[in-house]
Amino acid sequence: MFDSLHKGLSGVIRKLVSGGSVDKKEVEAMLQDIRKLLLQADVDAKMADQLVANIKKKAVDSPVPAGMTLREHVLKVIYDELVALLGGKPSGLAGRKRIMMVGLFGSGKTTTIGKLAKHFIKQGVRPGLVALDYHRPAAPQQLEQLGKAMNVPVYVEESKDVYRAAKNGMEKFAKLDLIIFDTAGRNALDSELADEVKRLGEIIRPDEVLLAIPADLGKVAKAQAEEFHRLVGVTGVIITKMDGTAKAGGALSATSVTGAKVKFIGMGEKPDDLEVYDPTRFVSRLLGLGDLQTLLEKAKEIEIKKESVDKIVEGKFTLADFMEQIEAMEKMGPMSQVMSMIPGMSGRVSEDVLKQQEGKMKKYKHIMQSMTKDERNFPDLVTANRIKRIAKGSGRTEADVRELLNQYNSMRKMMRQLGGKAGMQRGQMKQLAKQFGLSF
Ligand SMILES: Nc1nc2c(ncn2[C@@H]2O[C@H](COP(=O)(O)OP(=O)(O)OP(=O)(O)O)[C@@H](O)[C@H]2O)c(=O)[nH]1
Ligand SMILES: [Mg+2]
Repeated sequence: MFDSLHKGLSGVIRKLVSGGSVDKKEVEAMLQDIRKLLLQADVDAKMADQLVANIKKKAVDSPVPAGMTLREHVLKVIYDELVALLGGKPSGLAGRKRIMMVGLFGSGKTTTIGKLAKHFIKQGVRPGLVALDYHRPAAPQQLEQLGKAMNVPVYVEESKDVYRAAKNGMEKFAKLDLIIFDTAGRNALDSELADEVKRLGEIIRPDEVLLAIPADLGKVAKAQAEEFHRLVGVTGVIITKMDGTAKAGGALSATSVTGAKVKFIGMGEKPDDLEVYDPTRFVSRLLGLGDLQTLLEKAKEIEIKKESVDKIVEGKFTLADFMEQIEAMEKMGPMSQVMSMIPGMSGRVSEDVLKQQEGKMKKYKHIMQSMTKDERNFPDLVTANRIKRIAKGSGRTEADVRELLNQYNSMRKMMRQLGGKAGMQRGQMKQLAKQFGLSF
C-alpha cells in the first residue's frame, strides 16, 4: 500500500531532517517533489497545488515561530497540511445499533462486514448480520459462511423479499447490541439500486450508513460518495483494497472533501485486515515518522505483560519470556508491518531481511518448545548434553540450538546495557526490534 508515496515522502522528510542547514529555496524544491509524489498517488492536481501553496504560505513566506528552526517549522506545516488533505480529525462511529453497508458491485461490502463484526466482537459487542442482497444468488450464502466462521448469527429471508428481510432481521436480532445489514451492489448507481437503498434506509433507519469504496477507484470516489450521500446520507466511508494499489491517495483525498469521513481502511481480504482510519497516524506513517501509538495499541491488544517488559528493560529476561515475546510478535502481524510503525525504523530494513528474521524466529520457537520449563526459565542450565536432546526433540541441529543460546545471551547483554526506564516506550519498541537481531 502506498509504497511509492511512502518511500518518496519519507525520503523528502529524511532529507529535510538530516541534511545540513536548510534554506527557503531548498524547501521550495522539496515542495515540488511532494507535489509530484502526490500526483503519482492519484491525488487531484488542484488539491495537490492547493496543498503546496498552503505549505509555502505558512512555512516559507511566514516568519518561523520563535523557538523553532526553519526545519522543524517546515516539517510541522507539511505534516499538518497533509493531515488536513487526508481527512483532518479522525471520527469514530457515532451510533452502533444499526449499520447499513452500501456500495457498488464488488466494492468489498460483504468482506468489510466480516471485518467490522470481528472489530466489534473484540470490543465485546455482539453483532448479528442481515443479508439484504437477493440479486446475486450466492450473496446470502457468502454472508452465512462468513458468520459461521466467526460464530455470528446471520439472518437470511426465505421469501427473498429484501424489505421483509430488513424488517424480520431487525425483529430477530432486536436483543443484540448491533445489527449490520449487507445490501446488494450494482454496476452503477442506477435508479433501481437508488430506490432500493433509499427504501431500505427508511425501513432500517440506520445509525450509520457506511459506504465501501475500493481504493483503486481514485478521484471518481468523490462523485460516488456524493451520490450515495444524497440518497441515504452516508455517515462514513470505508476505503477497501488499500493493499492493492499505489494510487489510493485519490480516493482518500477525494472523499475527505465530501464531508463523508473515512472511518476505516481495508488492507486485505482477511477479517483482521481492517484499520481504524486516523489521518494523523496515517500521515505519520507516510512521512516515516512512525506510528508508536498504533503499535502500542496493538501491543496492548495482545497483552504484552508489563512485568515481561520490565524484565526486558532490566535485562533479566529468560528464554520463557523470549518465547512469549515471539508469540506476541507473531500475533501483531508481519514484521514489515510492525516495523513500519516504529519511529525511525520504516524503510530501514529490507523485506528480505525481515523474512529471514521471521524464519529464524519460527525456528527458535520450535527449539524452545522442545525445552523443559526449567531450561527456559534458567537458560544457563542448558549443557552440551541437553543441547543434544533439545536438537533431537525439535528436529533441528545442535548448531541451531547453540545459535539460539548465543543470540539470547547477546540480546540479554545488549538489553542490560540499554537498561534504565527512561524513554521506556521508545525503549520498548527498540527491545522488540532487538529481539529480532535487528540493529538500528
Ligand atoms: N486485497 C483486498 N481485497 C479485498 C478487500 N476487501 C474486499 N476484497 C476482495 O474484493 C472482492 C469483492 O468483495 P466483496 O466483499 O464480495 O464485495 P461486495 O461489495 O460485497 O460485492 P457484491 O456483493 O457482489 O456487490 C472479494 O474477492 C474480496 O476478497 C481488501 O481490503 N483488500
Ligand atoms: Mg456482497
